[in-house]
Amino acid sequence: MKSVGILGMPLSGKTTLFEILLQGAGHPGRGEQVGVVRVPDPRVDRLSAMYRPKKTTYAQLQFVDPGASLGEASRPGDRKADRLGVVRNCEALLVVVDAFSGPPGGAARQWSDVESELILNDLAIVENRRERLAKELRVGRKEGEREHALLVQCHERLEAGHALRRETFAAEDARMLKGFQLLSMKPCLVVWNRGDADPGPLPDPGTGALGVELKVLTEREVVALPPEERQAFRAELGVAEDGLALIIRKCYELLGLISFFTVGPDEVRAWTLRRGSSAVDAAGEIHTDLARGFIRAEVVSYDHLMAAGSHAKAREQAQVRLEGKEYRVQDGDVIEIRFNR
Ligand SMILES: Nc1nc2c(ncn2[C@@H]2O[C@H](COP(=O)(O)OP(=O)(O)OP(=O)(O)O)[C@@H](O)[C@H]2O)c(=O)[nH]1
Ligand SMILES: [Mg+2]
Repeated sequence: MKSVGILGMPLSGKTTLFEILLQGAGHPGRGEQVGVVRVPDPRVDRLSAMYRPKKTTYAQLQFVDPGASLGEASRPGDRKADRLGVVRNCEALLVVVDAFSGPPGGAARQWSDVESELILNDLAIVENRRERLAKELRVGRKEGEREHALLVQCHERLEAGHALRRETFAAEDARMLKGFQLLSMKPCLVVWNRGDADPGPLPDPGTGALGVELKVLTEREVVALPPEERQAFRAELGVAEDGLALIIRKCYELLGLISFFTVGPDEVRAWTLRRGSSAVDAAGEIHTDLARGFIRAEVVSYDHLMAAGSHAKAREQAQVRLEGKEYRVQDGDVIEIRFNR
């Protein structure tokens, strides 16, 4: 399951956003919270209506509220820096920026402060490791040469104020850096937490990041209502999209995620993959045995299946294809893996 860590300055609205994501089920407070969110997908609902399975399973995304903030917890050398440890292991960051309380331009400044914090945090880690490697190189241990050169390069970029997500690294270098879990290298969704007032121009957060505006407090009021009353209240407020659906859609876009489906009388289920993944990756997502014994994938697109009305009809219309290991899975593919036990 992919996980997203929520970061931001103190009182920017992180915990309120976490409560929205959990649809009111979170516990307000200052502690660390981990929540698993069901990815809403009307395609799953329609597949479930078609197959009437015993069980319907939506894709899931995990969100983490570390209960700590940047600014107060990430100064290099500060023991409290560990409080961001839970976020470090996440695939992506969700940064909440206060765009409700400050003067116009305040949000842009806060975002730039957040970037500086992430960069400072990474600098401490990179410096530490670089110095250790330099010592080893001095005594003639050369294995760390490439890593050292890479860290010198990262250090320069960070010192110049560049988040590492803006850089492109060779595959081997990216692999080497992965273990450090550098915060400024992670893809980042910036949530501009707005009020009713115009927050002024909001900056483009640049390569590797996406920005989205959300009235966090308003949305929190909406999800405090019973589910059946939310739509009407949203309409009254003139809010077009459900906040949870919006954030999840943006996380998928940021991480380049797609969904594929497995269907049958027992279960209709949505699965998550990175765009560009192969049929054998899809098999591995379901079970390692399916990847190991992979023979073929039987694939029909969701749209073709719906247009045909049933799997049998889709087959008659020659819309069900047999694909090999290398097939690039498309968003919305309905897949059955044929495999050797
Ligand atoms: N006016 C206004 N207040 C907000 C908004 N979002 C959050 N707040 C208020 O700001 C305070 C902090 O919100 P939280 O969601 O707890 O913020 P946080 O970032 O988790 O705070 P810490 O974890 O303490 O750093 C609460 O009193 C919220 O009601 C907003 O969009 N507008
Ligand atoms: Mg909080």
